[in-house]
Amino acid sequence: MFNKILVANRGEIALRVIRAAHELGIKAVAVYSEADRLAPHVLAADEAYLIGPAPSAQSYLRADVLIEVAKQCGAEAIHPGYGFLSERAPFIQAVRDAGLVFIGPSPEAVTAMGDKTAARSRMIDAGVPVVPGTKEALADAAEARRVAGEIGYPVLLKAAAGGGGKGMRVVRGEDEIERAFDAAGNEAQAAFGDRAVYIEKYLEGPRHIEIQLLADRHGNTLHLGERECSIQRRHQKLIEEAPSAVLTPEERQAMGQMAVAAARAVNYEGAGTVECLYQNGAFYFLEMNTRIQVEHPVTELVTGIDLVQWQIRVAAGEALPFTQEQIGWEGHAIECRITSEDPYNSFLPSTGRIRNLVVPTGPGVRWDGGIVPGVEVGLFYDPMLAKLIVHAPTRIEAIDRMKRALLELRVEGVDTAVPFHLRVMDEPDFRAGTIDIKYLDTHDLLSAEADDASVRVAALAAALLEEERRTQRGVSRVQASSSPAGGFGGSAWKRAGMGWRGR
Ligand code: MV4
Repeated sequence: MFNKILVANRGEIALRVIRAAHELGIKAVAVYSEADRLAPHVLAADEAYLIGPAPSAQSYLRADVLIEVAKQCGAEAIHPGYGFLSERAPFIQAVRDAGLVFIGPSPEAVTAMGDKTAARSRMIDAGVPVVPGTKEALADAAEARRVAGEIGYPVLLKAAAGGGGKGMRVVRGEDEIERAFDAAGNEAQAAFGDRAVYIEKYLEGPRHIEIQLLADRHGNTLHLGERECSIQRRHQKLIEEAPSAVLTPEERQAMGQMAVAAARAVNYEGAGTVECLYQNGAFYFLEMNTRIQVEHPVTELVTGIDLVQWQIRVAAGEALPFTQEQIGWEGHAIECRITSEDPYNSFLPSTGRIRNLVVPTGPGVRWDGGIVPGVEVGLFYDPMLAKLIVHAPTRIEAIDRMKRALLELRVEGVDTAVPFHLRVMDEPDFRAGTIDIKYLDTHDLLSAEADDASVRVAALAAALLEEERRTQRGVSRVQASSSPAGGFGGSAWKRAGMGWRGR
């Protein structure tokens, strides 16, 4: 096992990796930009190094600097987190060339999955179901017209180098195909420096369901079930859950086997995710993400398997000690992304200093956060401040637990997506599990007209909590003195208010 690893990331995922390292008895080295001097991942690490100015291109994306720091401080491996350098094959190769271990897949696997047409073609050869369409990029608009005619409209043009929805064009009829082909090519060129596009049958309103994988270098490739990720806005996921409300055990097994076949086709090692579209019992490979994902905690909560610890252990050469049959799923987990965005104003990024933070706790609640009071939330990095994750026996209990936790949460200093999440938790189609990738287009959740009871109740509850907090000292003194220690009357914060801690 490693003695020391470098965490090449920031925010909640850097903290998450540091925690996993510490639980394995490994020292964790943080890196930080000038904007992150006060960031919690810096304090949590055993050592921390300043790597450059705030812009990512001059700090968290500096492959050369990160590798040099790792060598200088004696780290044996680098964990990339997600985003930044996590899926850059040349970085992985450079890490290896420096005699260090990259905690993640091989550069070959990342390259194979990064090119969407190459990946699609490999998946077809591996017997993995993909949406009907072309195996390779289209030569010209004439070919696009011919193929679209064969597949039948509507079709979807996609960038070969793409992902994340850039360079995508829905085409509903023959009269639009040439213009759309040019537009998609131009967008792909601008976004990826490559104008190649391919074509697929367009599915209207499928679900976005993904399968978590874990693979070692000893031939074990296991799936850990699915995550339902349909609730997204402009390709940014907002709410994820496990399991999906709709999959049968048989469908779970079939999708899991498909994902394992996909990973095996590229000799995958580490944690990875196969993204699928799911509609009426049919599922199709979309792409594979060759990193730990933001939403990995919901899988951890229902399987009891620590994905980040296993990333580190398999990178150190350990074999997975469990079989597919030994992996089970218990209860239901939901994650809400707490972003610094104003849901009442088209999710406009919100900036400011975190003035106060009250983090929910209690049964079945997990907080993976990257903020503390005093930190400045700017525009240099991703607006995701934290993830609130809950686990409960059933889906409805998880939803109600999430409502409870969202009402306990207070983030003062920036606007957050919390009011949006509260609204979704009360929305009947969400509660019924009737969701797809168009959910936010078809549900008016935050206009003035939609301002119903749930958000008013949330605002009232927040105000009451605030009021209670103000008067807490006097109340707790009375209650704590008249009830036994640890008894119902003396909750943790009340005891803290009495000064029982730290004396
Ligand atoms: C699709 C699709 C419908 N039909 N492919 C969007 C991002 C990219 N990685 C794949 N995407 C889609 N591909 C076919 N043939 C709809 C989407 C899509 C989507 C997929 C997953 C999650 C959110 C989405 C939002 C809009 C469109």
